[in-house]
Amino acid sequence: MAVDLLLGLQWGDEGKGKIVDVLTSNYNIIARFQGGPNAGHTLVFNGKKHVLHTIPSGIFHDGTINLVGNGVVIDPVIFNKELDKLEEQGVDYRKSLLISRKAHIILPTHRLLDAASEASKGKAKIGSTLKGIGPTYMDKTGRNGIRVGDIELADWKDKYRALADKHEAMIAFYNVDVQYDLQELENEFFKSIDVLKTLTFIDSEEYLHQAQKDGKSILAEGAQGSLLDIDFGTYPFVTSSNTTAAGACTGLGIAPNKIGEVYGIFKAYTTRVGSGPFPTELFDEAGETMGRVGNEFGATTGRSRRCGWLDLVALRYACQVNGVTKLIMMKGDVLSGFKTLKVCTSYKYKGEEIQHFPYNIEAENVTPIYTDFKGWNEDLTEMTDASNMPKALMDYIEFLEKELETPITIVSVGPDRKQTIIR
Ligand code: 2SA
Ligand code: MG
Repeated sequence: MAVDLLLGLQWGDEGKGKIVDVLTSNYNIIARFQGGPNAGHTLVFNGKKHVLHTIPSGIFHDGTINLVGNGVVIDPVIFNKELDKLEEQGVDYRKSLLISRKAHIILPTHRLLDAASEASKGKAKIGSTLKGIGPTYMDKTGRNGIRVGDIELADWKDKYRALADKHEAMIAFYNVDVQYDLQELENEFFKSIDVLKTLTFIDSEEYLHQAQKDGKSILAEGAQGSLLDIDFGTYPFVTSSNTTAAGACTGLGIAPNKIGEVYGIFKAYTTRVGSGPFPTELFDEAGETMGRVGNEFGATTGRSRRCGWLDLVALRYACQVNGVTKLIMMKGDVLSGFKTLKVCTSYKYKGEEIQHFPYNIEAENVTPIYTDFKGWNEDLTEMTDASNMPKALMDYIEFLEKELETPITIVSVGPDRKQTIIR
């Protein structure tokens, strides 16, 4: 059976967690393929909010297998806290959570290095979540990393010590003020490693290969968004993994010809957390309203997210890079009450009108060109059926479908599982 993908098409926080949770009943296996605890996937059901960072969003469904793939980076300390929360909710994850032996481990010193690197950049900082993501992927591609499978070996602590010592020298080299007590951090780290070791480690590419042969359905759950992709995002203001469709192949060991549906998820407007260019960003009341009504705060760091109009140039680009087959539009409800809505349909780039996403989208090069839409006033949050949608919303949706040449098959009108309209 083909493997379906669900990916964020913007700068993250599109609502992947909610939609994976909604779609989980259609799948036997949910697999994360990149990123780590920088992600914050929020799920709301039975009146309760749950935030996941590393664990796939299918974990609340009985009988669904949740796999943390080789492309993911795991912080044992944060992972342990996620497990505690699940235990509090009475979720039995022992049989349903599997971890790839090839996933890399975030060390305490990776987090410190992240902080030192950001501090050294001053105003030019990336706006990292400071979870050690960049330094861990650096060690992975530099061929120095520690993998989950390593902690099953007798001598892994020697490797750990050598790497941590090197990191300490690097932190000193940055010559910035980063305070830490490594002893204390290591105590917590090694305790969490012991907990991690009680879980099931597998050779996950083989597991998934066999699962496909056995006719099991698999959904790969992306983290962050396409515009944060290390290759195709707004570099250097990106995360350190491939957040796009190709990342699911390398992050799980799935062959490209085994990919089925590619669900691309986007908000009806745009948000970004952290630094970097954002052509349609709003600095006025409209942006403030989106942030307030949309509750736009980082699910991991609590930082407020920057808000702006929908950017179709960026969205078209993301659809192309990912090969999106079905679109999912989130948070249309947040736009209720806007008299006029704007959608960026092209950029003025160095004096010329362009439709593609260029090398550099810094404000001095790019001015968005907008098309105006009539807004809608109706409260969408109670809506359950596509036939009840206000005409202005239908016009908005149909315009996007035409521009993106892809159908919008799900419209989400609130954070709860139930607030989901299938078209
Ligand atoms: P990092 O932590 O080094 O990967 O950060 C690099 C850039 O990637 C952005 N990034 C994110 N953007 C949106 N959502 C993310 N997850 C959390 C959430 C973020 C939070 O769900 O709200 O709580 O702040 C996420 N993770 C990384 C980051 O802002 C940098 O611009
Ligand atoms: Mg998020």
